[in-house]
Amino acid sequence: MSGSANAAGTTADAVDVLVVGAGVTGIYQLYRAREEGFSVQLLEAGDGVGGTWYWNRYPEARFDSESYTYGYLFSKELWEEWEWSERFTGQPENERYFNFVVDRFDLRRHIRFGVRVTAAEFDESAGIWTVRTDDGAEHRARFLVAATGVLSVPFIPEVPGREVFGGEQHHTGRWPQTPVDFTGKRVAIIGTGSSGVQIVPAIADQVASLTVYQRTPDWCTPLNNAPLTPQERAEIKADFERIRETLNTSPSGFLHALPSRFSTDDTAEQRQAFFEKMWNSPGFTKLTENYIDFTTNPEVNKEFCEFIADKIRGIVTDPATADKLIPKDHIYAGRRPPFVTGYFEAYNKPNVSLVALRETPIVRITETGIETAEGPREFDIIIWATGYDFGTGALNRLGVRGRNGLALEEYWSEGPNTYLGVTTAGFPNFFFPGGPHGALGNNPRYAGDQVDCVIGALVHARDNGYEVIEVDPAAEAEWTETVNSSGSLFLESSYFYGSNIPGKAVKQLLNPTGRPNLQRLIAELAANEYSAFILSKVEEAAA
Ligand code: NA7
Repeated sequence: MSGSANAAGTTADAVDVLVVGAGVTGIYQLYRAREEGFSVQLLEAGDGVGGTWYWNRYPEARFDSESYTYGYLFSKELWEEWEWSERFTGQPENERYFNFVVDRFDLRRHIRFGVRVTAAEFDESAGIWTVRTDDGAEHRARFLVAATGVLSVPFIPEVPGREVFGGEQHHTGRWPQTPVDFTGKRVAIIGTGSSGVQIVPAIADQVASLTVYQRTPDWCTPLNNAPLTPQERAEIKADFERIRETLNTSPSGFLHALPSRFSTDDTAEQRQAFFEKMWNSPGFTKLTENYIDFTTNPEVNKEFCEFIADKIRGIVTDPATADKLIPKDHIYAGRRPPFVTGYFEAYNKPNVSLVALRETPIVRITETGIETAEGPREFDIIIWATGYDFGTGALNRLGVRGRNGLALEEYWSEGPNTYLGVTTAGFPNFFFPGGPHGALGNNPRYAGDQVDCVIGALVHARDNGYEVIEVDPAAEAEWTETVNSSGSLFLESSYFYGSNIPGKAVKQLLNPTGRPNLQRLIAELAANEYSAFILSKVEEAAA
């Protein structure tokens, strides 16, 4: 398609596919588009690849999906050439992996670094997207694919006085390139989600003092990371086809076994032994390999929570601190469960303390520290581990304008409307794999399904002489309604509904129908010759 002219306008300077974001999804999108023979360019705001694994370089930033199930499955050579050192590798190794991939497949020359998209407008008469970046440049493309991620826009709460603080302040998602020196520093960390609880034990021994400001405790359980032995590495490499097949069809996108027992199959004593096994199992197996009825029977879930609470009481020596660390308002997986290494143990160190913000709220940030209802404390460094504008944050900030100049952020002001979490009506030739309404499980796996869906549609359009792809509003309405009316484990108060962002519509941002359903619908879409899409020539679409 590249460079062809059409009646409505010239496409001579337009690429076929413009991808935004060089994270795990964007790199795969770039690779697939190039392999299918499309001309393709990728724009990335950072100076390197990796997305989350470029920006989140805070101490102990780490996968909690098994590394080899997070990495790409499109190349057996890549699988065999890359060595993961641990079950759950840390940020530096993850970033190296993404660099290895782009160089291995010669993708870097398609990537422009250090440019942030500020606007993207669809020209209906030409069927072309014009994309502007903060360096003043203009880019033109037939198809625009925003692979901008669900956890890429950091959120820092409006706490009075933040600008007057004289020390260092960092958000976990915008960590500086040069390592932060914590030695002998008085450090505050605000937020105890997955990021905050990774940092606490990582810096506790370096700092003079560490004060953790916690609003809502989560059900943290051990990550149980371990180095991969040479034998394990060899086994993983030798088993590529089977692992790929399992991951490509796994409901959660993990390599975990499916649960095999109901809680009622076991006595109370046997359940305790089983929970002990779960406690000692890696990462998300506590959810994916728990009892069959774990997510449907609140009683067994509560029993597991009581088991975890006992563990916390057994680890943390100060009973009052232990009690503050035990969640009171949700059962396991009511919110995204974090995984930890030495987190609870850190509270036994004399220099680590916990402030429960619901009892002792922050009043303001001062020049020298943080003032709560109990008074001021002085700090050299404040870490904001306060999360992200999940799901729609990045897309709503891209300045996307579809038909008749419709602004995406306006169209989505009451929550996203999507078809299969890949596209939205009124925004022709615009796709966002790995965005809202797609996820439920191991991120790269379902985002990969969506990239494949987008590429399938592009190839179908090319093969049949179509230039414009737009989802039928009825198909979009049906999927959006399905997503919004499907209950999920996660509470409406979690960031999966946008509740952490003041003023944001509280709407489902995940795909609670699950990955198998998404895969089925994607397969049906292709089998039905993309009948959920209105496919046309530019002149027809403009008319
Ligand atoms: P999360 O999981 O959204 O955690 C953010 C934390 O920040 C959480 O403990 C919040 O408490 C806390 N927070 C947010 N706003 C405030 C204010 N105003 N005051 C005090 N504390 C606040 O983000 P993470 O970066 O830890 O993890 C993001 C994802 O990365 C994670 O799920 C994985 O997918 C990897 P709250 O719970 O809202 O009371």
